[in-house]
Amino acid sequence: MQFELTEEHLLIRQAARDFAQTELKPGVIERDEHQKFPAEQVKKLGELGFLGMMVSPQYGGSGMDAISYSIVMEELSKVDASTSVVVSVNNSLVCYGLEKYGTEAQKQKFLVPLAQGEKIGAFCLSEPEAGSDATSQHTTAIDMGDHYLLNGTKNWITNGSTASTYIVMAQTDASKKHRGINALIVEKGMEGFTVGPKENKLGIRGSDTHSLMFTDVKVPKENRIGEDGFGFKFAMATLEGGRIGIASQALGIASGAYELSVQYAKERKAFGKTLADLQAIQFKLADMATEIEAARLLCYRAAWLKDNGLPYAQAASMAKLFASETAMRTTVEAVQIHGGYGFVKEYHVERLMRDAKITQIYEGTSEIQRIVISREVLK
Ligand code: COS
Repeated sequence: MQFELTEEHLLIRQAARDFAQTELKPGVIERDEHQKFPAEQVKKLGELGFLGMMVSPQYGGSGMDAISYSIVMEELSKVDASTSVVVSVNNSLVCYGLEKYGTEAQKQKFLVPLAQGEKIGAFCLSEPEAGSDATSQHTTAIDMGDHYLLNGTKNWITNGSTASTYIVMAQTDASKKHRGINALIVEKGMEGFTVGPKENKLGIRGSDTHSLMFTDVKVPKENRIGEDGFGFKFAMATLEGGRIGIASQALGIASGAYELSVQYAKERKAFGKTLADLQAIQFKLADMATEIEAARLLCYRAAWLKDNGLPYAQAASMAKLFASETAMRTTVEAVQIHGGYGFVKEYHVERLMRDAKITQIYEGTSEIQRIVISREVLK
């Protein structure tokens, strides 16, 4: 058992922390208010190698481990979860899946620019009538010999308009149910592919969330990932790693709100003392600190299992379930500690509270995580 981070982990943590303070913090309130995508910040993250963190250097990535990825996600999310979701989706839902299951030609053409941050990717599974029930895909990909004819609509797609490379799950053979689903690489600009209006969201408002429409889009056969019918397994396997990213994002939202609360409690005076001298506040901080530490250990354990080639589906679901519930509880308490100041935008905690909510929903709701965990328990 080894609880210490390596020298490399500490260095990457400092780099992400510095980036969050110098590049993300200025303007984060305004980007949230105006739903402005952090384009410059994402470009810089790409140049620093944060968009292809775990991809092998052979394909333009940084070749780091999943623990480093979890650390970076926490640090960025303490300040700006709208930016960190771009990092999470590009790394774990797009780059990871392409590197693990893509052909050499797909890796050269699509993975290299994504890992280098020259292009951004999107993962398109959810539909108007298929969120948690992901096997019930209505988008169709009819086999036309040398290409698939893609038709349908995808909903709530992160990086919806800024991405260039989209991995789209679609049903080729409905009689085979989930075994008839394929994962296809769709490029921006393909005829018949249109991006719907931007969603006006409660949280992570700087991120770019859209519906996508496909009308008779011709997707070449060489853009299919894996064997015919591998699409659902591809989506599930990719989401396993994605859940480590979102768990770490939730951890960061919680620890960001906690750090602001500790600072505020030490400064704010009430009843002739600081808030930090009041037991009611001390106990809130103690609960926050304990839950955050537990969430961090769950995130690191899931990442460690992944790094060591061990099964990690249950661990990733546990980390996401606990970290996202912790993010929600912690941010609500952080607003409470800040009182009236917590309810206004300048103090950051109200945004963190709004951002926390999505971590209980996307890449599998808390209820879906409980399904995954309990199935393992009852196996
Ligand atoms: N890795 C690889 N394959 C997996 C897998 C994983 N982690 N989890 C499931 N599968 C496979 C199963 O082995 C099964 O394949 P076979 O029938 O060939 O054996 C197939 O996927 C279907 O699995 P299952 O029968 O468990 O499907 P269910 O319909 O019962 O649903 C849940 C499984 C609910 C766990 C799944 O639909 C899910 O995760 N839903 C949430 C999706 C989600 O996260 N949506 C958010 C969109 S992205 S923001």
